[in-house]
Amino acid sequence: MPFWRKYIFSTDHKIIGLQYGITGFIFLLLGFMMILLMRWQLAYPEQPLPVIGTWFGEDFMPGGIMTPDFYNQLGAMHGTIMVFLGIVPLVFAAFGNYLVPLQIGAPDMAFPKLNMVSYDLYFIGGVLMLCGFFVPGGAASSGWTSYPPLADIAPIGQTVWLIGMVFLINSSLLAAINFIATIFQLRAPGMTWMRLPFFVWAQLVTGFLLLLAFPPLEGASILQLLDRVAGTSFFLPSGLFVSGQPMNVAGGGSVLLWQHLFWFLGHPEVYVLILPAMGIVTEIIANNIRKPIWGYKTMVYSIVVLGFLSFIVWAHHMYLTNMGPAISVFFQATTMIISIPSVVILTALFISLWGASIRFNTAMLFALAFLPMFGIGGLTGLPLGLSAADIHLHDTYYVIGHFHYVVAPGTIFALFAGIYYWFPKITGRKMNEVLGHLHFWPSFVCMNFIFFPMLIQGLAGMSRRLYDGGSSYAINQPVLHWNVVISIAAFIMGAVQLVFIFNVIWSMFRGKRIHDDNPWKATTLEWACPSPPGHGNFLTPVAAYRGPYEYSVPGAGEDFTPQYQKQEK
Ligand code: HEM
Ligand SMILES: [Cu+2]
Repeated sequence: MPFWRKYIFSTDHKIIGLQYGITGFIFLLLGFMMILLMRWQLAYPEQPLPVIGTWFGEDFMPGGIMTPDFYNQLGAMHGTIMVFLGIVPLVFAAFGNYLVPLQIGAPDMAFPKLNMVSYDLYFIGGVLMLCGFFVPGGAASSGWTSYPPLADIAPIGQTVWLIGMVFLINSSLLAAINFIATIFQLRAPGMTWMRLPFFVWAQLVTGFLLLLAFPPLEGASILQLLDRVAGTSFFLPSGLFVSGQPMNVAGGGSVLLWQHLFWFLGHPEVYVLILPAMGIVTEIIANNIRKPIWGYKTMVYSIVVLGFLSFIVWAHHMYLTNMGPAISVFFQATTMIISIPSVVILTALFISLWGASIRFNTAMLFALAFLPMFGIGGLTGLPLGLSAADIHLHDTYYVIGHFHYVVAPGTIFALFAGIYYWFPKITGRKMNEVLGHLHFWPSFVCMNFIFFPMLIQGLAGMSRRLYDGGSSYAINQPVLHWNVVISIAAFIMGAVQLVFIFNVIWSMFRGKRIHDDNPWKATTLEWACPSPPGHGNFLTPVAAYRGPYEYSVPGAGEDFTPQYQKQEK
């Protein structure tokens, strides 16, 4: 097959998984670099950025000093890129594409061509969004939530953002349909629902979240686009004044309508970021404790309930919009209830560790670190779910600290864990363990120095989205010194990721070759095919004869009994 057919316009789920992986990782790096620029400004407000500051030109950074407008663009694009272009494509589409067909014993996804189209739409949407930086007025700057009326009157970059969103949403919808169809239709003989690896369950629930939550935002994005380019007023109220001038629009629209439509997606979206991560972590923990996961079925029921509940909590992002006590009580109650299934899953994983002879390889270290980090992220969310506390905490750095604990040392650690764990499947070689440890420990320490102080700053009342890092407010003075600590930790963390990048590239060519297709002695089906698998995946027809995590079965010859091993009579 010619190069472009094999690698660019491929319909093979593994190649598409890798395309998503590489593209998503580049976006993740870009989003991270944007926040590093911002962290300089937050720690050292109005001081020129050394060396590279002047590269950004007079519009964005005159004399190397960031303008407030550029700060806002970077902030909005950091959030957008991290969520929609980085984490979701990586954790759902990249890992899902590579692993789901392998884990259920299928030759490919249900709709391979549709799969290619999903990736193409994602790629186009992502590049389009980045182009925003080159239009007059720069990229979108109204936050990743694009709230009107600000977003309705922002420069043209916001239009580019909205068109990009429509591409991304269509990409996600096609991918969601594909995953759901694949998991329903293409399971190998014997792969019953309760024999599915937990990761596949997580992908299935995530698929439904994307499928059901994104359409309202797609509709809303198109309405906002019409507000901007066609003179409609879906989200613009009457009597609006901008810079002292009455706005020349029909009015009569509702700004809160956008918030509802946005958060109807936005909340399920945070579960799109975390559920596949839980799936990855469960696979790796199961493999490295060498005993069955405690409460597999309970975890499955929990994740299904979690998916369902995630659709009825969205207005906890909107307590300050005067929604009235009855509605507020409803959303406070559902928000408290939704924490239960998360706690069940986390507890099941913790109990699984009890009494295990754990293998502490790099993948396992990242997976283990996920547990307490996600725990902190979840626990700090509870006060935000109660409106009395949220009145104080809303829009402070406490919120930033809270959700980053979920997505950064949470989901990103799960991504790292997954890369170290499945690298041999993809390349036939293992990643270097010494470099792995050198990557893990500093990352683990830095993550906490970055995000824990944000909780302290937020509790002290420091607002988010402040160009000068809050230094002009008297209330922030006692916690201002943390800005420097956070930023230095972020710079060190950036440097440490070079070790990881080096490890990936080096191991691809020089890593220790594996001599067995199942180097971790794992039980799930992806280890039954060659590493790397060829087109069509399995050399002989494969079937599942048992549950996903049969480790240390009494009486078995070895401490693992793969799903593909026939029952002995
Ligand atoms: C370790 C790397 C990261 C660091 C140091 C970091 C830091 C920050 C900071 C300081 C802000 C607040 C900016 C402000 O208020 O002006 C922010 C906002 C945000 N971050 Fe991150 N972040 C990181 C990773 C992530 C990841 C992985 C995600 C998503 C999955 C993410 C999503 C967001 C979102 C959605 C916002 C809000 C943007 C807005 O205000 O509209 N970040 N981040
Ligand atoms: Cu929410």
